Amino acid sequence: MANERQAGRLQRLAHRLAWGPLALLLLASVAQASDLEVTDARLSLLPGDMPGAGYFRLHNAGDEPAMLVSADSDAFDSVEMHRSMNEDGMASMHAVSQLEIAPGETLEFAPRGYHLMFMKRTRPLAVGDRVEVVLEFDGEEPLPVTFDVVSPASM
Ligand SMILES: [Cu+2]
Repeated sequence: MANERQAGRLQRLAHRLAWGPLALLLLASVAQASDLEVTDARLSLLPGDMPGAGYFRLHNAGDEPAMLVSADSDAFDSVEMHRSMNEDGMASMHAVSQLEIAPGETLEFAPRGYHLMFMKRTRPLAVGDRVEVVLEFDGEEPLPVTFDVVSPASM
């Protein structure tokens, strides 16, 4: 009889906790996003309507790999992830669809390597401005990052 009573109590508890899994999921994703730290975020601005380049360091302090899949900013029509290459003395770049950051690793976006390509500004920008960029991850909360607008000469 004690078991039956216990089962009934568990059932009522389960009913009351129907929203439990969702709440846990939300908590888990928030905790994961806070494991990702961005430092040294800067946006190198070229004259006219030439694309800007975004550089930063992204550290994964969590226990799970993180997958960076895209970036977005209201200040630009589109933002792409690129990688610069140097083949046979010819500089080129190509789009990157996703980048994994292993636990404890730091991924560096830097000149002559990975960079964000900011296309078509939606408003005038000047050196010294700040631009809000959202980094999007697979299965995690988006991460808002403030980029300092800098001159390409400072790179
Ligand atoms: Cu590029």
